[in-house]
Amino acid sequence: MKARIKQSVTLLLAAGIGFAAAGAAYSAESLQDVMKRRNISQQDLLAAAKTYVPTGKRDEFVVFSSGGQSGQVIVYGIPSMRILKYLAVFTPEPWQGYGFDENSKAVLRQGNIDGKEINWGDTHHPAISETDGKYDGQYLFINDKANPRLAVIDLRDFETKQIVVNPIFKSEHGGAFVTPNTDYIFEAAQYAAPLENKKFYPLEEFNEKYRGGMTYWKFDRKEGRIDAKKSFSVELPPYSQDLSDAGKGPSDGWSFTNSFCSERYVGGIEKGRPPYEAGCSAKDTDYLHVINWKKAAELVAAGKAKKINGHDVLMMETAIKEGILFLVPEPKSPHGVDVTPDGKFMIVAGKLDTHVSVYSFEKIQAAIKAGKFESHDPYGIPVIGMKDALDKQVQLGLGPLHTQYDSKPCLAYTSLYVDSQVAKWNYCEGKVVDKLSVHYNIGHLMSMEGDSVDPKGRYLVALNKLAIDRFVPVGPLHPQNHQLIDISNDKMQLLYDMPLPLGEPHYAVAIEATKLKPGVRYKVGTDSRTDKPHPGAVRAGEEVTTKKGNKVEVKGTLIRSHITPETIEVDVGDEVTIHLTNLERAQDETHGFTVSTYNVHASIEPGKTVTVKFKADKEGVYPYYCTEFCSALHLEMQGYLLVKPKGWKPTKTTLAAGSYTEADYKATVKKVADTQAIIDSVVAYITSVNYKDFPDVVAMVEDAFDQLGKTKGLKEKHEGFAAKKDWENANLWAEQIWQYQVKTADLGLRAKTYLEQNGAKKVAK
Ligand code: RUQ
Ligand code: CUA
Repeated sequence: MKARIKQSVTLLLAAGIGFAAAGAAYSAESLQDVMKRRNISQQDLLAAAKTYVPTGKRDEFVVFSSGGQSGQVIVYGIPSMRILKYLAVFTPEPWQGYGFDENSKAVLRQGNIDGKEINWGDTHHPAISETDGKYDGQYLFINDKANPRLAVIDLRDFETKQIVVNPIFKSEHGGAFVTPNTDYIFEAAQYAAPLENKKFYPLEEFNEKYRGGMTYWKFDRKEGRIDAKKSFSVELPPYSQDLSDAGKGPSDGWSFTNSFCSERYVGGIEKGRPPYEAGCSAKDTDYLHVINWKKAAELVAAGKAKKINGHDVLMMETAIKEGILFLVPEPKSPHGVDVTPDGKFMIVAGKLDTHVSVYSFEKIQAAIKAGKFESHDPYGIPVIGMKDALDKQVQLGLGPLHTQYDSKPCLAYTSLYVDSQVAKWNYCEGKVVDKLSVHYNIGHLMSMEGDSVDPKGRYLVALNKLAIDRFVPVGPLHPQNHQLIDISNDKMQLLYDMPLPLGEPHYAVAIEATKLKPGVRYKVGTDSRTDKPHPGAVRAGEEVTTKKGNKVEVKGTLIRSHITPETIEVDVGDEVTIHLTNLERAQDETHGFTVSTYNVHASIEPGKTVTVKFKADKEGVYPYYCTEFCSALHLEMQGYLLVKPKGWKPTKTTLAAGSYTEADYKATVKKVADTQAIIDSVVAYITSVNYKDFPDVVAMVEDAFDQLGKTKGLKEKHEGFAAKKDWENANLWAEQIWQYQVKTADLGLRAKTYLEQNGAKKVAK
């Protein structure tokens, strides 16, 4: 028996199933030796201990970072700074099949503008959905600055579900920001332009015809999608609206938006005019826009909006008359505006000022109620005096940009771009408490859940714009540098430098890892992009290929280690649509699919159904295969697309076959019996311990039996062929049983290892 198990274990090993090597590889080097050899200080060692996540352990927080010009989102863990995933959003991404299969293409193409395919994005500000102002881990939103769009990502599967195009802007920067219950996601225009689509006005008419604005996208939480019809915008002057934030607590219902270039300067360096940068920072102040969005939504519902490009826009005139739009001067060229967790203050940082300005929501409201305005801007918007709105100003250093909050009351962190520092300061007392130098030119910074009503403290990340000499050089284009900082003590400690090589991340948000509850599989036959049953889905045994005219439609399935069907025959010029359902239930058993030279690719996770489509416009023979190394016989997960020339007639009608003997058949049957013995021994172990206390193991065991269940009927089948002395069919069907056994054993061994490593205990039988 022992020897048989050993032999089968060898077989399984040969089939590529790995066991964790019980290595006895310890080195003679001591900690001191290593510190000396690697020139590591005590301080380094402390930092390492704070960031190192031992093998098998997980991170405490998950970061969603904008991917800048990559048009994607980067997901990584804190404190390890290990990258976990890139999320395809505005850009085709082949690994996930994004833009290479029909279902994801449908999402990507929602981002077409004026009928044009746009295949890149400049992602800036991610936002996690909130409930009562706290991150709830359900959805992620991110904007595209270059082509004004917003995307919805569902955190149940980390897939992009929707892209909406802003109907009236030509760019947008100050987004995405969510209201405390994610009723709205909003974005501010950046560079002013005419609101009507394809309307031309010369720059000489900038003040009259160019406009900025704020768009409030209505989020339908039940559908998990933005409802464009219930969304609206507020028209604003051409002041280059910038970063924004939503009020919370006492200021809930209001939004705050910075601006720069309220000079409304129009450059023209090529005509001898001073450039934008001079003209846009000439005045001492710009404006904070203060908008009552709740009231604006009511006005829109009451029919007070004007339709522009089919979209509801509350015009400035109405907004002023109804008393929902105000301006407050702020020191010139401000950048970030960040509402404090208690919702009482808005902290504005001015790029060209050494101060941060703390505005009081209470004071602003008092001025509004009293009708106390110092003036009106050229468009008639009431301007509240700076001193009537300001709580205090605090000198922090050069180039303050963005502010985040700590779990401890009154503590804030502000990035200082020019100084390349982080200032930790107290906004209640108005004093700096610590400063930390970071590497070159910090833009945004991010603390854990640090823009919610319930910041978690602990860590801060400096999103540095330059890496310069920090890493091993990789050519003139450098990665970006995210630096992890420990903020759990009075003094900040720099822990780690992480190169980010995928575009320029602007902002990032971090959530407690335990709040994320992504699924591991879909309900069989799901179109993950619509969350609905996929019409092309089939179950095992229902696979079918049909042809109507020149349209060939394949409904197929994938399971370790075969694709059904294994041949697809079409005539040259046919339009081929292939729907594939992954029948796996096992965690992480994704199959990929591609057809040689037809530029299609799909990633099909357990339960998902995906469609690829192409015109078979070249005659010939095109292998298709599974692109994920899914099992020992992954390479055999293959098939042929046969594109037949016009008028082609077969001359040979039988396939070449292997010649198997009775001895081959008997050897296979023995192999099946041996493997079953292994499975039985693994099952005996698993059921001898408290495996039911481990949900991951319960799922694996379920999946294992699911695989084993597929052998049903196959024994009768191979024995039937054997009785007829058809050794080929007898041997191959017996072999197929073994294929399922291998997968069962693989899962069983994974479960066993997990139980052994996680302290499973014997249970009384
Ligand atoms: S911003 S440039 Cu968030 Cu500082 Cu985009
Ligand atoms: Cu499925 Cu490789």
